[in-house]
This record gives sequence, structure tokens and C-alpha cells, in this order.
Amino acid sequence: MKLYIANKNYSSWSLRPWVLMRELGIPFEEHVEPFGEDAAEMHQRFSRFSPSAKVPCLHDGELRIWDSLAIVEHLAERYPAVWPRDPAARAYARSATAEMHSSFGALRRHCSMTCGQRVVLRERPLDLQADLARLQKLWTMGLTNFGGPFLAGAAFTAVDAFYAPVAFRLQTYGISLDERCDAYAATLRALPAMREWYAAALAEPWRERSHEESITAVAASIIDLRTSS
Ligand SMILES: N[C@@H](CCC(=O)N[C@@H](CS)C(=O)NCC(=O)O)C(=O)O
Repeated sequence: MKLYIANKNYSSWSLRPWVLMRELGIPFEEHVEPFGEDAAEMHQRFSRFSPSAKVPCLHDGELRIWDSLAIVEHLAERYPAVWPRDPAARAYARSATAEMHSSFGALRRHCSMTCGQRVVLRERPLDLQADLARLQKLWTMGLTNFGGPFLAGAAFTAVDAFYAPVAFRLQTYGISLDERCDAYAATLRALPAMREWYAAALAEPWRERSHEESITAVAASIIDLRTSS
């Protein structure tokens, strides 16, 4: 299988299937296609490998699977470890994964992923506060009901992969939840696959204007840890 992704520093959607496959030891080849400044050029370039012209996109033989949730479900057909075995944990994991996929718009908008930067927000708007409150409730439910250290129990599964970008966002924007949720986010960041992604993100040479602007737009101050900045 070949997984097409974009810049590791910015691409939160790409991280989901990538970290899942790496952590579960699912073999794949990676192709990093950097974002571009020119939308039409980028659309044409991404269209060569992705029907939606977006990343992530998984090639499995002749098959093209082009959405992070669809990729997870495709993998689950062959790799049962993608979802928890316990039905209650699986029901929670599917719900929380779908909620991440369809919600948390304020968190995405105000705190776009940039693994290699540390940003102090100028303000924490009410819609962001509401998303953070919901995040804490959702994580606490999983950690309490299934005993941790992961959201649906002892094993890392797709639901953790879907919240992996959030763990980087919390670090970037210096956002704390309660002790238990902060510990969970730290557990995610300490995973070998997350460390590998983070190291690669820091080393990337690319800076993409629209992503950089979405960060400066909300920042009171920024520290850049990327090695080639
Ligand atoms: N719902 C899609 C979203 C994918 C998505 O928005 N990807 C962004 C990068 S993180 C992208 O490819 N953007 C390129 C563009 O919009 O031209 C998924 O879950 O895979």
C-alpha cells in the first residue's frame, strides 16, 4: 500500500492514517506531496494521485481510498486491531472518531496544526472554549470507561489516531485540559510513530503561505522550532 500525505508540519488529516498504520505495524510506503502556493497548480498536482485532490489518499493495488475515515475503515477490513475488540469500547471509538471527523470546527480554525511552532493565542474565543470543554468530556468518558491509557482501553486504535493531531495542537498552543487529559495527550506524543512524525515535521524545508498566515492571524507570539527556519 502507498499512503499519499502532505507536509508533516501542517497536515493534520494526513497524520491520522499515517500514525495508525505506523503504530499498528501495517506496512506501507509513504509519499509526501508538499502543499503549494498556487491553488490551481496544487489541485492539478494532487489530482494525479487523489480523486478529491486532497490528502490523505491510500493506494491499495488498483483501489484509491481518499478520505481519512474511509482509509481507516478500509484498513479495518484486513486489520482487526484498527478498532477495539470490546463492543462497548468499539461503539465509543466509532462515535468519538466520527465526532472528530465532523465537528471541532473552532479548534481546527483557531488552532491549525503546526507541529514545529509554539504559539500564544491572542484570545480564546467562546467557540474554541466550547470545543475544548467538549474534548475534555469526550476524552474523560473514554479514559474512565475503558481504563486507559488510550481512549478505548489498553491498546492504541483508530480513535487515538484521530485525536493525535489534537495532541500536537495542544502542545503548539500551550493549551492545558485537566491532569488526566493532559497525560493522555502526552502519552500520544510519546508514541514512537508520533516522535518520528514530529522529527520529520521539524526538519521540513517548506513554508506554505496560507498555513503560516492562519497562524500569525491568531498569535500574540510565536516561537519557531523548525530546524531550517
Ligand atoms: N475529509 C478529508 C479532508 C482532507 C483535507 O482537507 N486535506 C487537506 C490537507 S490537510 C488537503 O488536501 N487540502 C488540499 C486542498 O484543499 O487543495 C479527510 O478526512 O481526508
